[in-house]
Amino acid sequence: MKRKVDDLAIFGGSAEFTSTLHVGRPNIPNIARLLKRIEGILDSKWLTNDGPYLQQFEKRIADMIGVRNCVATCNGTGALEILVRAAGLKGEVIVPSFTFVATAHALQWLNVKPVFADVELETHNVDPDHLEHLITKHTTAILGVHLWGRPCRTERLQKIAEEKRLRLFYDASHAFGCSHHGRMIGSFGDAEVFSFHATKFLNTFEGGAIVTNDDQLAERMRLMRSFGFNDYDSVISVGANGKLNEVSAAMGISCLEEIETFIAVNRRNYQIYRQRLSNVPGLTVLHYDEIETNNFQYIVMVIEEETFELSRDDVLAILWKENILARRYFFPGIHAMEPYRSLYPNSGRNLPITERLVKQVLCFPTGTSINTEDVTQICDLLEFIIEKKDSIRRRLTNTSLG
Ligand code: T4K
Repeated sequence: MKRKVDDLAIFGGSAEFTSTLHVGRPNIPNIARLLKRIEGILDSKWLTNDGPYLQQFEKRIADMIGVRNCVATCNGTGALEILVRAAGLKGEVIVPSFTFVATAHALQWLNVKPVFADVELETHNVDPDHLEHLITKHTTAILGVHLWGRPCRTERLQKIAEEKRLRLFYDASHAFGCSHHGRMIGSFGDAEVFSFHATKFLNTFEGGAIVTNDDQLAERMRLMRSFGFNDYDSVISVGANGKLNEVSAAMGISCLEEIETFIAVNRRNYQIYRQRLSNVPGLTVLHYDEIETNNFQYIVMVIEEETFELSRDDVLAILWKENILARRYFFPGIHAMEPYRSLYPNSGRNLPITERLVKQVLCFPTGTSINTEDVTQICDLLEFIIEKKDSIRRRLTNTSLG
C-alpha cells in the first residue's frame, strides 16, 4: 500500500520500526571465543594490572598502527587526561569545538585552557588557518580530532607545530583502523588517543589507548596509569588508576580478530546510504576517501535547511517517532556547553562553520546490528520525506502553531 503523509508516526501513524534502531550499537565479536577467553581469565585469577591479555592487546595495536608504544587505558577520556598530564601541557591548547565534549574536558580537568578553533566545511576537522590565528605566547599544544574517522590536515598541522614549537596531539577516538596517505592514524603527531567505548568501531566495553613513538612519554604514561608505581612498593610519580582490565582486553582482542568483517558491514551500509541519497539537493552523505582504509563507523548527513526545505531537527523529530534514533552529534558545540560558555564567553564568536554544522549534522544507524534491509527501509523513508517535504513542512508548521 502506498504510504501517505498521514502514515508518518509524527502525524499519528504507526512507527516504521517496531524495535528501535540506534546509532552506536556495539559491534559484538564471536561470543563463544570471547566467553572462552573470559573463562580462562577467571580460571587464571589474573583479572587486571598488566595482565597477559592487556599486554597482547597493546602489542597488537602498536604493531597494527606501526608505533613503538601503546598504553591502553580504562577509557578514552582517561587516556586524554593521562596524555595531557604526562606531556606536561599548561596554558592554552587549541582544539576544535566541533567534537565530543571529552576532548575539551580532558584539558579543563587539568586546568589547561581549551581554545576553540573552527573547523573546515569540507573535512569537519580543525581549520589550520583559523588555528594559526589563535596561537599566543600561552599556547603549548594543538589537539586535533580526526572527526568521523577522517584525517586532519596532518602535514599543515605538523608544519605549524614545528614553526611555533608546539606539541601536536590527536584525539583519534573515531579513527581506529583508518589510514591517511596509506599511513595508519595513530602514528601522527607526538601521540594519538583512541577510544574503545562500547559505541566505537572497536570496543572493549569501556577503554582507550594512547599510541606514540615517544618512549619517554610512554613510560611516564605507564606510570601514571598505575598510581606511579614502577615496582612493588615503589612509587615514583603522581598517578591515577587508568588501567584496562583483562576482560576488556580480551574483548578488544576478539574484536581485532573481526575487524575486517566490521569494516565490510559498515562499508556496505555506507554504500547503500550513499547510492540511495547521493543526488538530493540540500542533503549530503559524508564521503570517505576509498583510497584509504576507513572504518566507515559514522554515517553522517549534512542537511542544509535552505535547500532541503526541512531542518535537520524536523528530520530528526520525524525519524525518532519512527524509532530511528539518529543523533545530532556534536550539538551545540563545546563552546556553547558549560562550563565553557561561562568560563570563556567570547570563545564562540568566531566559529561560523561550527555554528553551522551543529545545526546541520545528523548521524544515522550503522554497524553490525544494522542489516541491508534496515538501511534500505531508512532510505525509503528518507526518500518519502524528500518527496513529500512541502506537505510535511506545512503539517509541521501547523502542528507547532496548534
Ligand atoms: N573524543 C571523542 C572525539 C569521542 O567521540 C569520545 C567518545 C571521547 C573522546 C571519549 O572517549 P570515552 O571516554 O567515551 O572512551 C557516545 C559515547 O558515550 C562516547 O564514548 C562517544 N565519544 C560519543 C561520540 O558517543 P552518547 O552520548 O552518544 O552515548 P549514549 O549513551 O547516548 O549512546 C549512544 C547510542 O549507542 C545510543 O543510541 C544507544 C547505543 N548504545 C550505547 C551503549 C553504551 C548501545 O546500543 N549499547 C551500549 O552499550 O556518547
